[in-house]
Amino acid sequence: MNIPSQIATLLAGIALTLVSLWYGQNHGLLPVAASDEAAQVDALFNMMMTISIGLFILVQGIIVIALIRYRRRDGDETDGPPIHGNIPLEIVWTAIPAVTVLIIAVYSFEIYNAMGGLDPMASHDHGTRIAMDHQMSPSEHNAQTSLIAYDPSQGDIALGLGASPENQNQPVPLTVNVMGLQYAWIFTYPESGLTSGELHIPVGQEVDLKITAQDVLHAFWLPEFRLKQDAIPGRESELRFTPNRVGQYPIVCAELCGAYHGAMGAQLFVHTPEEYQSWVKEQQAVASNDTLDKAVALNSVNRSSSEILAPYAADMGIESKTLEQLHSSHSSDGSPFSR
Ligand SMILES: [Cu+2]
Repeated sequence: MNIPSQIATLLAGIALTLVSLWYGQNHGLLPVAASDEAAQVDALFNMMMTISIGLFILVQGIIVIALIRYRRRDGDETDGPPIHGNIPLEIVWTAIPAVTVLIIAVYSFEIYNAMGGLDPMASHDHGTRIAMDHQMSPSEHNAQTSLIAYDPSQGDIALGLGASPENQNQPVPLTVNVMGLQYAWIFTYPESGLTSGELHIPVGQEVDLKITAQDVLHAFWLPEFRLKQDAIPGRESELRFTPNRVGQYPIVCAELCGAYHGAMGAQLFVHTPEEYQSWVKEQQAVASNDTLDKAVALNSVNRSSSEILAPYAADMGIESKTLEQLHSSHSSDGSPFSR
């Protein structure tokens, strides 16, 4: 049987296309997709995978076929034919990759824009604010600013993912501040005043993470959400996204940040809205207990009774002057409360 070479090439081309298309959708390389944004990133990844696997099979296939078909036969001592380039072929194999790369570039830019990459915090002047927000001592602050040559005038350079074009005028339901430091992530919830080592968010509604770092560069990476953003000392970057799948996911630091970089991780919990509300309540209760514990613990340290009582007095509407008077009257008769 002898198939004409054009038909053989055509059949091989069809098979190659089908295999590439199938593999591009079934490579199984990505973890579960847990955000609305993930589908777009995955579509881009799958397209690049399809093209790559097609090119890989094409190039490797031609090499294998050539190795077998044009091998040196026994007793063949002649030279190969003297071939000096082929202009049409060279134009084709330059043009095809050029067009392919251009298509990928336009497509990825399109996705970046759809995810809000072109508009993070565009309407805010946040650059100077951030340096004040950090709870740093003045010396720490000076050391850090000189270290990174922080220029407040560059504060509005947009970093990260902001509002997507269709969410441009929508308020974000939940904002969480994210602080990276050697070697942990700390999450603070400005609305409920909570601080946590875990990130808890409700499913199905947009979240806006304001990310920064305390010491060195870190990178906030959520593999299941297909999101990654640098955490930069003295600068704020943004990640705005919508989780769409309840569960627990890893948060990874993706920037070599020191000796224990590999251990720098946290957990992200996506809850149903009811679960999320009860988590907030629970944390608020724990937080207020903490304050009580601290006050009780301070009791044993050498502090004056008025200092210990001050927070409670304030709660009860007693002025500190009244407390001082009580204190001095006790001291005079040598009570155990005296310093
Ligand atoms: Cu880190």
